[in-house]
Amino acid sequence: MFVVYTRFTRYGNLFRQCGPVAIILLCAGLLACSYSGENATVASPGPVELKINQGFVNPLGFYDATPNFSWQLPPHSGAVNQTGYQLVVASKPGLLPEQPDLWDSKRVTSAQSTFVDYEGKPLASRQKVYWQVRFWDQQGRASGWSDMARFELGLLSNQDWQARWIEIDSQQPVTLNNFDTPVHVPQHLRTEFSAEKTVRQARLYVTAKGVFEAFLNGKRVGEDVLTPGYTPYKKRIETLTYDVSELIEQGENAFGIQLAEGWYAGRFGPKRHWYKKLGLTPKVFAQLEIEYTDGSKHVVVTDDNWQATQNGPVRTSGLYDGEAYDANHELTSDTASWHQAGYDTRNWLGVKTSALEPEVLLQPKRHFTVKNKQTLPAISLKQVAGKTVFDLGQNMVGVARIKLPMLKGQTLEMRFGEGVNPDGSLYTKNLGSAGQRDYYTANKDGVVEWQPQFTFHGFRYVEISGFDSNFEPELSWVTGVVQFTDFAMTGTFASSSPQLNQLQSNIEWGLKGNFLDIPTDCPQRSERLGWTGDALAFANTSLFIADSHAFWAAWLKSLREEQFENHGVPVVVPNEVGDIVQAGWSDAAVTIPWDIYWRTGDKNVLAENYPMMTRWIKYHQSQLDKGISNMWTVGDWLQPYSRREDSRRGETDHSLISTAFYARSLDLVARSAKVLGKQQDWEHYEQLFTQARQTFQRHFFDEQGRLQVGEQTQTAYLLAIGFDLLDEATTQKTVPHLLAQFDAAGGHLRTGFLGTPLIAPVLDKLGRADVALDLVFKQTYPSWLYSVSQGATTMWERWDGYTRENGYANKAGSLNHYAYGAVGQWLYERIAGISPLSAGYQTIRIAPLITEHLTSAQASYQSPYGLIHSGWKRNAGELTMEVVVPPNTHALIEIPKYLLGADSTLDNKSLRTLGDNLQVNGIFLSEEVSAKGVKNMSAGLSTTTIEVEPGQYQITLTRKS
Ligand code: RAM
Repeated sequence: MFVVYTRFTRYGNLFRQCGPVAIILLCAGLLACSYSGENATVASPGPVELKINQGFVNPLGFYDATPNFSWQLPPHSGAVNQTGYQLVVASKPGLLPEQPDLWDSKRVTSAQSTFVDYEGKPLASRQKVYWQVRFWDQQGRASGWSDMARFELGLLSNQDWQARWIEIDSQQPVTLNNFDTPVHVPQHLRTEFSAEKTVRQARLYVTAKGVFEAFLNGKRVGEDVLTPGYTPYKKRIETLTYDVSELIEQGENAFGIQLAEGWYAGRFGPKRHWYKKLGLTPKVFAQLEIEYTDGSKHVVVTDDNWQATQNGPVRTSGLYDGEAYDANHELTSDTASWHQAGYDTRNWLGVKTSALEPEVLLQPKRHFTVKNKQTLPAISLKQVAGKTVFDLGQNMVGVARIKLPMLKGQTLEMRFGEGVNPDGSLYTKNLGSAGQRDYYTANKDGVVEWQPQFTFHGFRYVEISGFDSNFEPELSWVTGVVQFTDFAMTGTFASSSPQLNQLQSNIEWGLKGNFLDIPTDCPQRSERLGWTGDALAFANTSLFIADSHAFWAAWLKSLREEQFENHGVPVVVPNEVGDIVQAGWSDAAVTIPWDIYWRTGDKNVLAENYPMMTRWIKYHQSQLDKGISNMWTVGDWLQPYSRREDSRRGETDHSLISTAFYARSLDLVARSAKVLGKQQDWEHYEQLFTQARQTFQRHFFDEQGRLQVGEQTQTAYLLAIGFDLLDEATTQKTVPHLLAQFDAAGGHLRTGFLGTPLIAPVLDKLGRADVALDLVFKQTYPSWLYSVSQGATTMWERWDGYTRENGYANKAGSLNHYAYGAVGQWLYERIAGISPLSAGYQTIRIAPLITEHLTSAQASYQSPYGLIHSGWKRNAGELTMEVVVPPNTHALIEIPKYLLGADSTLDNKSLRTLGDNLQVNGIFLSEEVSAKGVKNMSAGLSTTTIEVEPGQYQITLTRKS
């Protein structure tokens, strides 16, 4: 052990001198010789995947001075469980692990390896913090220390800032576009300063009312896109922190910022609110803090020492309408560019400054920034009426990068659409008023390379015109740059069905397309808003596909800030639509904190949101009349074949929906109170939930389990059963009525945003997973695979947005709307078989359904404890399952006995037995449990369940010959 200590202590200096990469290499080297057998006293590998709060790895400019810590036990190290841990936290790397000056948790007897609260000395803005952790395993053996992790706090309070908001002194008049909305000409702002001494470190703290890119001495700071992102700006604006130590030069320096309108000041949101935006002009706010090697400091802030111009090359840039770049306006002289020292600013204007408003909190960004995440090459191109239309093969969100020949004076026009008409021309009807056009004007002949900075589009096709016609267009001219929030992708799903795999791909692209700083309904038309109902439907699925924990937690902060005085929660957050509150949408205030907790095990998300959640219950209660809710709702939005006057609003009774969501929110608030140890609250909300269920059942269902209020709809039954609102006997009685609804629809769904996510889980819960499977594999309208069969590469707002036969529907809607992707959750949990049995997957359920529709399926998930995998394959006489269970968890594996087929019923299941001979890792399991890692075995009606320790399991089921 001590050998290891000394080796790690030396890392302190190394860390400063060589950085983390060198240390990783060194660690690998040390471990390699440690394990060569020459030194038997060396401790086993330490924890890995060190993170703080919602998944941050060594963050800079971190937002939380009371963080929590998570780690994983190293896989394949022999460590099965954690019985204790020790965390050491220090202000300098050299102090670890032996002299932690900030906190030493000492040995704590606990299995907890996620979200362990910091309990050390108070931390302050700008502070650097280093930490390590080790654990004790199931036999009480200490591991080695982990690699060193670190974080540095950002500027946590408004008091930390000396800067002022700046903007160009006399704005070019803001023009109004066709929609009477403002168009602000983007600004370039700059200052110069001299740095006479040697720089030890430099940090740039920066934000904007609008969107910005910063430059030091001609170099771009960071690689983030559309910063600072989108929050309720009147209350809180997020700030970014960058390490710019390497960008400062000894002597003269230039500091430049480009600024455009973005979400803050541009045309964004529904028309009736645009006028309110007229008074808002983009502004930027920055503080560059330089520390010299002699310890002295130099701070450069946005103030009246800056100059600005609106005569730069970015002539206009708006989120909906696109960007226009004119190279004739490039701000480059013979000697320097605008963001380099010595640039001639004779024609520039001064700036107007304004003080930071005390009511607007500047706080470090709470989740990951948007980045250029992926590129897509064009796969084909076509000439249509003098224009060239490129196909990227995938509906996506971001911008296009061009590299193509132009002649001086030409203006290239680029238009973006999600589809093409039969003649190959661009289809743009579903974009509403969003222009989605970019322009580039060339100032010389030659190849132009360009990508816009302050806009984004939703598109699969790019139409271009206005290039040098001496050249034939080539595929390489246009590349799609996919932009979304920079989280890790954590879940995969694949099966033997190409259609199902395409559905999975569409669900994933729905996430990539609509997780651009906030969760949006759609990314292309003149909307792109944070609709709460869509988020409510998709949150669980998204938490599997990507590490969206921080993303959601950050958005929930905006929800809290937007909650109305009367406790209502708006339907769109940040709120661009006014005082609208509705059941099934605003309930996201309760369901999403719960979903995050359940998927991650992070209780903090419940604690932070608990006041909002209980206030939301109060709002619900204000809408009750004798226990039945009158809360407004748009209903089961976009249910197909609805005969309601406004057909978008679905046929399910609105008071049933609102009352069901009242009960659902009560249930989740009660459970949250329990998790948070609020005993009285728990009892209180439990009791309210019991009452609400009883009232619901009495009012809406008769004694035969038949709906007695409003239209008979699938969604009415799905809400009642899915939210557990009927007693057990009545639930069973509803089954024929619910199935009759599916029969009446010819085995199709008749559900909108609220009912669709519940179909498969509810049928499964009722023991009719066979019906759920048949629905999932249905290929005719309306169904998930219908749009797949029509060529969809993303999820659509309407099942028949486009058909090969009739083209785009009259109201095609968005072709990139994630809500119906909510079925993903069931694919991962039941077709592949991975779900949490306790919060954060500490107990895992592996329970795949084996179906005739498939010969194999598999999923993996990077859980808070490490990789979980479940896969199965079947052939004539054999079923094989492969399962990986990460350390510090345990799993219940439900090995199915039957094959579920197109015409399976409970009665003929026996005809479809999968096999009787059960082997785990090559050992037959009969009555007694004998395979390594298997703790318990129990036989149920349709599954044999084994309880297993962390490890890898191959399970086979064969028929007795
Ligand atoms: C539409 C949005 C969204 C939906 C609301 C009710 O405009 O696209 O998906 O939640 O309406």
